[in-house]
Amino acid sequence: MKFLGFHRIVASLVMAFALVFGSQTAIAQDAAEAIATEQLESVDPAEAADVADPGAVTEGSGAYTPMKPTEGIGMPVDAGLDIQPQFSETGEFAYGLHIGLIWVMVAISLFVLVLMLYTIFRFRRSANPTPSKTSHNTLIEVIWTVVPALILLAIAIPSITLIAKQYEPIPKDAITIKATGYQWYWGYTYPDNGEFEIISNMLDDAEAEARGEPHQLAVDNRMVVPVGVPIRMQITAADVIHSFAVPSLWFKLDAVPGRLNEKILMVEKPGVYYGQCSELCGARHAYMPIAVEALPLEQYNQWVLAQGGTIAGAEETGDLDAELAPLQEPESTVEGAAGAGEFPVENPTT
Ligand SMILES: [Cu+2]
Repeated sequence: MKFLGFHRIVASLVMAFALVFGSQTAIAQDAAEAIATEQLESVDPAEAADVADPGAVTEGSGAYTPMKPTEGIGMPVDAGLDIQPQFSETGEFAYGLHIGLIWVMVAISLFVLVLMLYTIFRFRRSANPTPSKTSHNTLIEVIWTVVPALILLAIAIPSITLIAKQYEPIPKDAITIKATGYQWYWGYTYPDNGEFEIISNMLDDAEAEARGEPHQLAVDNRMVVPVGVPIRMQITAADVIHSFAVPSLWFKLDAVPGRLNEKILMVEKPGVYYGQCSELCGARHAYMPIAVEALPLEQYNQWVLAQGGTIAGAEETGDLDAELAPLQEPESTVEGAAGAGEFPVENPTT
């Protein structure tokens, strides 16, 4: 009994620390959002001017330069304890639930701690020489059964809401992007934009450093996506089971050969978000990172044209000249960089 009490006190102290870290990361989240908003504002006007001029759109790969990642955003940090700051609606909801649950745990732990301390001091042998022989108290028993049940019920509501959000049906106007896991690199196909495929290999440390990107997360060709537009992410694999996971976008879905897994992705802010294959898939499992670059729709369309793709609905609106540009060359200077996948030899749409 003595040891049981001790463990509870330790657990309560741990909860108190969790509270401190919890509030710190909430501040970090705010800071992250401020930075991302700044980035959006600084990116927009210049690029918007380019889009207004249709000639600029068809100039090819020159229209796109990989965005510089923001330190600590969309990537892990040294000695990080908490979930990464979130940049999707579901992720923000989940993050809120996570912080809310920490507060619930802190409140319960502190309550138990206070009860323990009170009991230890109030009913110690010298203060209470003849202990009570009470063995039943119906009121207290009802309370300590009903109150925890109500707490669990209250937690179940946002918890089930989160599950439902993660399985939300994908709207019809979503842009489809198919991610295929290969041993050991990723391929991204854009069926709504002319079916071109981007092959994404990890950069070596020196090259990542030169580009100002985190080691073992930076890739030669990123998966570029539009911001604020629902994306139908289709995840599959060509050889063994992989898993497409990007923590800051609250996205993880297994990539299974012969199966097309689908999930909605909606990125709220422009930025670079890193992830990794999260299913043990062989010798170079640790070296097939994921880099998602989210751009405003106009810039996304520019990038698509630069890859030799087409803009969905361009014919109807006449807004954008959907003329094909050359396929993007592999950007890595290293021949068949880490993971060493094949680069596509020709554009399937030409
Ligand atoms: Cu893998």
